[in-house]
Amino acid sequence: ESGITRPKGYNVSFHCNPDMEKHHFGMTHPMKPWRLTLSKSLIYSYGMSFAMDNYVSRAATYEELATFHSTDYLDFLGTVLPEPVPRDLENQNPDLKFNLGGSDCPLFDGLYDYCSMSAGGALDGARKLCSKQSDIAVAWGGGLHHAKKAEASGFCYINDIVVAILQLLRYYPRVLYIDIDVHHGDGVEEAFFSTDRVMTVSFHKYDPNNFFPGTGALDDNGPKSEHNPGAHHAVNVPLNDGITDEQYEWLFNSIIGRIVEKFRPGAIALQCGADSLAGDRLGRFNLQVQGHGACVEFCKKYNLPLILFGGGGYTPRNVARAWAYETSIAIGCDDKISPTLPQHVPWREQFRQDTLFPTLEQILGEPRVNRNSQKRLQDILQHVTEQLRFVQA
Ligand code: ZL4
Ligand code: CA
Ligand code: ZN
Repeated sequence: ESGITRPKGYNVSFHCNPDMEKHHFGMTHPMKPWRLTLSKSLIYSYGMSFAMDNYVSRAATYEELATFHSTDYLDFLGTVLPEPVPRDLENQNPDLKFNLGGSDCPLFDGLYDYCSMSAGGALDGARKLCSKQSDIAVAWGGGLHHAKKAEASGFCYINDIVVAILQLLRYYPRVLYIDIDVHHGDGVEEAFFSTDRVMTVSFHKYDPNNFFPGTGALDDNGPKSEHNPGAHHAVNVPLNDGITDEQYEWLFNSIIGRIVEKFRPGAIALQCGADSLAGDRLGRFNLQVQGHGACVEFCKKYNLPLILFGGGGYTPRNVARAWAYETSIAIGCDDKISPTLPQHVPWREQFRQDTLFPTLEQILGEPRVNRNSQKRLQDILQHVTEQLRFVQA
């Protein structure tokens, strides 16, 4: 008896496809679709599935993917086969088509199925919001924010987020996109550069020379031309190594608070990349599960249709903790779930500590040095506040 019950007055839908999780990018590649299996194992062990509408998502169709992607690209993606002998280890091959086949975006068995299932979950979630069958949709298999119209990038081939937001735009005049992955949400930003119906906000580690993708400076706010309604509708929050829960929450709540007030979105799409957590294999921040989840909680408070996507996350046990906690926030049972992991979680040995909320010391031994001064964070908030003067709902 978990004591977890259905939320009163609203519905949460959960979209996943077990077939997606079987795919492999390669033995040592950081992206592990299997982290989705681990996340669900925690979510189900806590009994949360009894409080949601659970859907096995279908694969998105070619036509659905083509609402954003070019048909040239989709046709190629649908026919390329992995090479029997792996290519050069470094991503230096000059004849990569659509950036496919390098070390970041390798070709693997079932690649097209994997991509279309990721997008299918996101799109199903968006449709549940549009039809008012659910108030919060959860699609942890989505969130692949770097994919471009005709190019793969940074482990992402199909931009499920853009496809889902295009669906939301059929019903909602304005959609707010928020991205807490440690990387810049460049693909989503670029897709909506020329419209004032989507405002994109990305919080990320920014170092143009040493951190992927190198874009997302504070003053990159959309092409500024008189004829571009999308000018000023891209918000970028560039951060340094080691940011803490306390600083991140303050900045997130201040910025998102002002944006919602000014932009008045009809729906919110939140990418919950878990590589912004402390101890991530690729990340640089000191966020804990609580601080990451606080962003979901803050967005939920507006009572707007909300879709949650996954994204990055390269230390699977912490990805699973964050997305399980955030599922509980969506349901509204976060105050009822035990901070001690359930007794009988499959893959229990993956979780070195039996807590949902490991301390920084448990995660890292020694936390990363925090290189974010309060002064810099205040300057960022100041810039965003001034930027919002140009935004009219
Ligand atoms: C790897 O170990 O910064 C890929 C990628 C494969 C296996 C063996 C190959 C070894 C780290 C990363 C060579 C790897 C060289 N294997 C990778 C400029 C780069 C060119 C490629 O969370 N090399 C490119 C992409 C980023 C670059 C981050 C985040 C996605 C998301 C949403 C994408 N690309 C330098 C790196 C490994 C690998 C080890 C790797 N790649 C780390 N960071 C990158 O935002 C899902
Ligand atoms: Ca981000
Ligand atoms: Zn990332």
